[in-house]
Amino acid sequence: MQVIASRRSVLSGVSMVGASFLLGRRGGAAEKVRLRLSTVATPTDQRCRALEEVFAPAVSAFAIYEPHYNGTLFKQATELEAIARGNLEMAITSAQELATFFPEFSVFTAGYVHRDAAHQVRVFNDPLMQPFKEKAEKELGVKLLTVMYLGRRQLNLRTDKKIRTPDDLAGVKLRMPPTDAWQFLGKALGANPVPMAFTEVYTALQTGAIDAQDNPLPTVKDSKFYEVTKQIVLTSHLVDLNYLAFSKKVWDRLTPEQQKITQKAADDAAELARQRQLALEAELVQFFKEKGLEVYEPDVAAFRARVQKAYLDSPYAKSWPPGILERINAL
Ligand code: KDO
Repeated sequence: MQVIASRRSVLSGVSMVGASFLLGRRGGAAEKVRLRLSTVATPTDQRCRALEEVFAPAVSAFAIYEPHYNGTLFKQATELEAIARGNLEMAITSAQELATFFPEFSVFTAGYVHRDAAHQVRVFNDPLMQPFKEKAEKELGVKLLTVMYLGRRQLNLRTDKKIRTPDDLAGVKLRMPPTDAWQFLGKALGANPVPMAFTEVYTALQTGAIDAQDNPLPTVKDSKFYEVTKQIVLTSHLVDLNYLAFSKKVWDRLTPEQQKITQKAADDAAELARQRQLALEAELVQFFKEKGLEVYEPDVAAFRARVQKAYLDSPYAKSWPPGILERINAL
């Protein structure tokens, strides 16, 4: 308060509105904007490492980046509401979480829609994404700053029964993240989906509370799920992504120059993480085999057919803007 009080006395000639405007523009020399990020990811996850190595220094002239990992600040799937309420500035969110507020985001959660990391970037930067971004900004106060590559999701089981087709997943308790769009994907794969936060998965696998989880290979390594599982079934059922969510209120208080720096910092961090995740995906099959896990391809066509049919027949598909799938496929 001392800083504000002294600056206000200096500004005494300026109308209160003017003073509050100037004080509100956090880009002021003395005051840096505090950017708290909440994520359930670990500090060693590639997306988190890249944000610390690239994003934080790039914005440090006017902002203090303050990451909170392992869901210690906000529980998984509560971050968007925290940003909307002004209690948080940044999050690593997902189309699955946004779909809770705006069903049409489920088109980006449908299995086998995104083809690869580069396709995700083309989709995110295409005009087709504009209405989605605007809706999140207007109705939630969340700006989707950039797209992050999470990786191809694979099935990871603690049981050793061979999984070839979706029928082999009947009755398998497959943990999925805690939103409806995720539960739907678990069911579409043929399993019995169990909603559970990411931070509880390791112990649930260890104790047998669940039979399986699904995540990309880099996550299986980073969170050491391979220590408590026996096999990885390479379904690649979702080329998964996250969005770096940023408070619109905070964004609007940055100067145009600061906004440009922030946007570039986010894109550069996302690109560094993307390259690291891709490199890990290329080498981790060997790593898991050496750790004694069975790693193999199932009948991917059978999984693809079942998942795509489930989505096309679903209420989700009715929320998709007409022609959106064709536009995504054309990119
Ligand atoms: C998960 O909970 O399995 C998930 O992969 C969902 C993603 O959207 C994302 O939240 C991710 O966890 C975390 O970033 C941890 O990697």
